[in-house]
Amino acid sequence: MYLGSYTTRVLYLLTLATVFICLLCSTSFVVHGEDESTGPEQNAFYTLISGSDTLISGSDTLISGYFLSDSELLCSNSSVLKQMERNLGIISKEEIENKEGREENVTVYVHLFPGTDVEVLASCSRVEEWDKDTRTAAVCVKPESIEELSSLNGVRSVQPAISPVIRKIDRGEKELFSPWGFWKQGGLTGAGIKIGIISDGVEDLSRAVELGALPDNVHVLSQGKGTEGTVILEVVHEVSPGAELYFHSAGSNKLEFNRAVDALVAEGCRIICDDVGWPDEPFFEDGVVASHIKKVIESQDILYVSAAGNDAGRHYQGVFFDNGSGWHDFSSGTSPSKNICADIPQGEKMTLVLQWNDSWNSSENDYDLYLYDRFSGEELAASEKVQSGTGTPLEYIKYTNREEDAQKVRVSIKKHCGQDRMLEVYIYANSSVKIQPDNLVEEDSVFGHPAVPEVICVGAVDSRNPENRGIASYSSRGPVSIYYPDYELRNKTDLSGPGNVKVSGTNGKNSFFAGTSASAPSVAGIGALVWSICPEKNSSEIREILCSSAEDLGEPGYDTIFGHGSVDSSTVYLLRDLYTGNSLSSEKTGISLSGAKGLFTLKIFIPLEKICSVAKLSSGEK
Ligand SMILES: [Ca+2]
Ligand SMILES: [Ca+2]
Ligand SMILES: [Ca+2]
Repeated sequence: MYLGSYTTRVLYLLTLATVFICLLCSTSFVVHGEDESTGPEQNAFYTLISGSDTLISGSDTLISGYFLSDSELLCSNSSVLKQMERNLGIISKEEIENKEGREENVTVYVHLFPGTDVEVLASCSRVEEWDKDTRTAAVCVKPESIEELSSLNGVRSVQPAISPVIRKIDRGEKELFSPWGFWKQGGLTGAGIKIGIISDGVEDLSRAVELGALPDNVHVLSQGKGTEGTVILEVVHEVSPGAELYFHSAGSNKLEFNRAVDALVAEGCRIICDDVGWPDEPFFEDGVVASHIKKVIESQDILYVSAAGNDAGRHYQGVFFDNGSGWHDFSSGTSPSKNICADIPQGEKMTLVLQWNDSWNSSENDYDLYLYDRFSGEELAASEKVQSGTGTPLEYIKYTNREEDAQKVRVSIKKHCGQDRMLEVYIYANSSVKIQPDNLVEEDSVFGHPAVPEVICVGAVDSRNPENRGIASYSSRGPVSIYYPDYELRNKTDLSGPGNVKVSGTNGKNSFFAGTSASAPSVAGIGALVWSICPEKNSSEIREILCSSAEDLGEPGYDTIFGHGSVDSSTVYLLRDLYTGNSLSSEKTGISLSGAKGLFTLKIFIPLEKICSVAKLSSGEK
């Protein structure tokens, strides 16, 4: 390289020094010299949309979980059910009161002792799915037969099926940052890569095709219910318009979900992306879904991308702290406010899921979960399943305020017997349900298959304001505490993406799509772009390229809030540049010798192999 003037030479040396420092400190290749501090977190309220409910709107910021299907627990005989509720914790009091007179089957998971044939369950239930590796069956059973099912020879435990959660957020505001312009640069399309999406459903797919938002050759293996899948496909298509798209619905139980993954792999999908959470998966170990996906990734050369979750602001985790009378003090003795409190407007619902760090099918420490009226002290709901050695460390409550007025409630946990354990609670509720921030815990709020190390777990950057690259307040955070088979603290999340994106909307108008449901498909799409230009690379190498090219946000280097950083224009710049130059060079904007501390952008042209080795170097330093 010819180094002419003094100025050029100084700039060149400055650039080299910066490159060196960047390689040491960061895996980001486009460096913005000015500190981009994160702004104030917005206030967040929580929205839950259930299959039969409508979206609550009008609030400043709406955050939602989406209960995918109505695997509601129904019954016909209230005395049997009241008994069951106390014995198994499967049916909530509220459900007993409201489902009387209706006779329908419920879905439960049955765990069998080794050597037991699944056929044994046929005497009182219908086996829907069977996973021989984990010895777990998903069965349909009449509520009054659950007791019989539990007492069958070879049955180790019977566990309620909690509806899956879709990681979508709905916002009231109109100004969103649309990143599409950046991502269309570089002429890359993701051609040759098959991407499979798993979400609730694609019921409005044909409308999206009519509007030109999606191509007419999306392969739908299972349509499902709902429309979230359509929007996710649209995001992937925007980012990687040449990729071939597949869709499979999540199904209504975890074993069905596993089959969806297998079906997409069988179709040749190299990238799979989902936005589905299973709150009845264990929080402290890999469950049926996590283990399955881990196995699939180990045996297939695929990139698995999953939404981190929108749970940072509706999560608690902490060791049991006795308040002196056997009840848990959520503040661990640090505050006069010792519970998690919420206000539930008339007609609104709340679902609470409690787990503790006992091994999944052999819990012998017995905790119970309660919802109380804060003023009257009345018990509104209770989950008191017995854990005595073969139980599951899980209690959950689905509650609806059927009073005429709003209810001020508190969540309480009692230790019935056993040792002090690590407790973890997720709260799913509509936006109009105000969860008070006291005692909520943001960190360690990733659970289930996104917590599997081999899965790319994607958080959401609050991309409404591109200058302020903060994390979205709802975006679930790591690390993840895993206790079985051995204790480990997993680094999650892995990557972030824009949490707010514009989509065409099948009503013909632009609409807004937000949440880790929106950021995950962005990462999947970028993954397809990378893979399409270097198809000879394996999935681990693609993952390393994605991580090493992400824009570092938050604390320098990897962190458990943004992961390695956000995929965005920098990733695409990198991609475009990868195959246009092989030598180290630089490009500067607005830099002068005296103003060297000002804003500058540095682009590095570097061979792909070098990026991979840098990524390895970086991960070795952690
Ligand atoms: Ca219990
Ligand atoms: Ca956790
Ligand atoms: Ca960082």
